[in-house]
Amino acid sequence: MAKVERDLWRSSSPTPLLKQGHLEHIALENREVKNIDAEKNKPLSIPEGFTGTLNASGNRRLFQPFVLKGHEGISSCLTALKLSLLEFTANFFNNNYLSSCAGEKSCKELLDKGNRMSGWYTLYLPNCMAINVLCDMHTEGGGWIVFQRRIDGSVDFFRDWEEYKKGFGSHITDFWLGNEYIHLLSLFGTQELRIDLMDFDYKRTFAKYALFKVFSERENYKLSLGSFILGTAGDSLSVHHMMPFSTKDRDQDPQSNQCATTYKGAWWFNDCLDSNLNGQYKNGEHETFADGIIWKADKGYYYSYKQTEMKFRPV
Ligand SMILES: [Ca+2]
Repeated sequence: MAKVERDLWRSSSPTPLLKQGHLEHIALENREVKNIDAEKNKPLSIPEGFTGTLNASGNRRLFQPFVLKGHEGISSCLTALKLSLLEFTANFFNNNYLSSCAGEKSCKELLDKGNRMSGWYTLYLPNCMAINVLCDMHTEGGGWIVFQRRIDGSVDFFRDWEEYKKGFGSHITDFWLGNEYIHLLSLFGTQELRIDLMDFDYKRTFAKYALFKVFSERENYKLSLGSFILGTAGDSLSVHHMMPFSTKDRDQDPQSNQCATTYKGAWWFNDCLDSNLNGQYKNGEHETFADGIIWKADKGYYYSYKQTEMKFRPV
């Protein structure tokens, strides 16, 4: 008779891993249950309440019967609790919130290991994927992950959701790292945000915020921002706190119009903007309203910056 059981562990790898999708219920065929690991020819170490078996390829599997036999009351409650805990743990892994992979996860870690030169380095996401990231190792002590840069207007920033999700641009000039990567990298601990601006008279200003996090795509890459700490550019980002990201093909701002389309950018638009550093590259002063690289508190709605950088680091 077939039994419905839960496939919880895949132990053919040296370290047992909870693999994505392994929480799906599976119907086992009439397969003999063995307490012997065929590969190592050793008795299985089976946690209480589990049974061991071999799959078709000889890999060891551990199961806990979904339907309990002869257990009632406290025993059933404990088993249900155990299942919930394992399910929670599996979701934790499946959602990439934990990582067992080695390698640096922030520019700050690289800096602390003696990397003092700004440039492109390899970092590791929670799912162990390697990614190239620009580290600013010289501004205010360094250790910043730069996720946005405008230098010369050579890259078009009026792009759609998928492009902003995965990132675009050039290592040499202008780029957006990608909302998915910004989200994953900003998960590691508490981050602070810094924004650096330079106008066409080469005057530099900046703004700093106590906390920075970008939520997942499921939550539309919503921006979570702490209080404005200081900065000569003033505060033009706080009104975008807790706003979802909007692009020309995905209008998610709370207004009846479409801010991303109207102002030709992609941002955490609200009503609609105090800033949009992903606006059009317009060479300083312009006559059109708020469709350049805008930071209202510093230069107002009719000035587009020469250079910008957005960066975060752990505090
Ligand atoms: Ca709207």
